[in-house]
Amino acid sequence: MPDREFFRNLFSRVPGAKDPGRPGGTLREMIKGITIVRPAGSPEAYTRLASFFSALGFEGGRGWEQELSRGVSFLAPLGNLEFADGIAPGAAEIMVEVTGLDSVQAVAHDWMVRTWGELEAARRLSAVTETDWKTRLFTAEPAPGHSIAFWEWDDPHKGKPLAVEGDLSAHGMRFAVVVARWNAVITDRLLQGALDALYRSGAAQRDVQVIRVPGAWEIPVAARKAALHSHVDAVVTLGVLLRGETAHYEAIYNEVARGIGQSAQETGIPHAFGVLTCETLEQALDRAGLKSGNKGFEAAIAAIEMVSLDRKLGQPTTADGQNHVHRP
Ligand code: DLZ
Repeated sequence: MPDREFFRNLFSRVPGAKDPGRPGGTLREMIKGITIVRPAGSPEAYTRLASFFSALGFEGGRGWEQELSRGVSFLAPLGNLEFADGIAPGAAEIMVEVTGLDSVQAVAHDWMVRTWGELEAARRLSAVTETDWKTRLFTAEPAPGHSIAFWEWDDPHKGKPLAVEGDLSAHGMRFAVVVARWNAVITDRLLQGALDALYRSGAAQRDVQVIRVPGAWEIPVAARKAALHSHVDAVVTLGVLLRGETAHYEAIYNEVARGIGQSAQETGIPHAFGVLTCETLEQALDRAGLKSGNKGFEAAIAAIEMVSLDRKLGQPTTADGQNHVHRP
């Protein structure tokens, strides 16, 4: 049984602990999220739980459907794994922190009455009550044996600041990756890193379009065309500019950066910036997977996060192929 020290080490920055698969990375940077897999107990319970969490507005994650099992997944912006000692205040095994607790309770109440009827709903859903740990809370049991607590801090600034953050699941997202051929020995590695990040995060191959351009100079125009016409959720731009070998380096770099930024702002489609600017080829190689991570991988992860954030903030996207975004 791992002890408290084990988890403390695992979840905090471990000085000097390098991940061999990701040069320069620490263990903490490798931890992505917490998943609780809970057997529903019966097909009816499975359907009810899925319906309840959907009704509450949870963002759907990546479920699965196999011959012997299936799973339905729900995402939350933040995960929090707590171990307690002594008398723990836990009201249920699953505790969901929310804002607007009364509205959440009202939605839960509607669902309960529709699903279970008035009498049973009253048994399965508690009223909102004050706790002795400066929060308000209610519990719901949408399916037998699955009690879930919903709670809110009395003082909204208490605890970790609530943040709206993008998730790192690329499932169902569409991307264009614009990559320069100039310095291909580096840009090919950046491309590999970007594709690795997209596919490992759940993007389907058919949803990733790779667009090759001659050099970094051509990236902004191709990126803008992709954002406007390829029905993508985000564009990942990849290139390498070497100061030592590029005449007018500053001028080219400034235009490339400005052009990519302008395309992002004017189309409303996130553009991840993976254009390296290095003194030497050696430095560029380090940033393309040798010593300092792979900037292509990092750019793709940033793109995924921004698409997810976009969706959470209610921005229109083009994942459904509809052109909702106001085009200039
Ligand atoms: C011309 C040029 C030079 C000197 N250096 C680079 C570079 O370091 N990285 C890069 O991606 N592209 C370079 N290019 C090519 C320009 O970006 C552009 O493709 C050509 O000038 C043709 O328009």
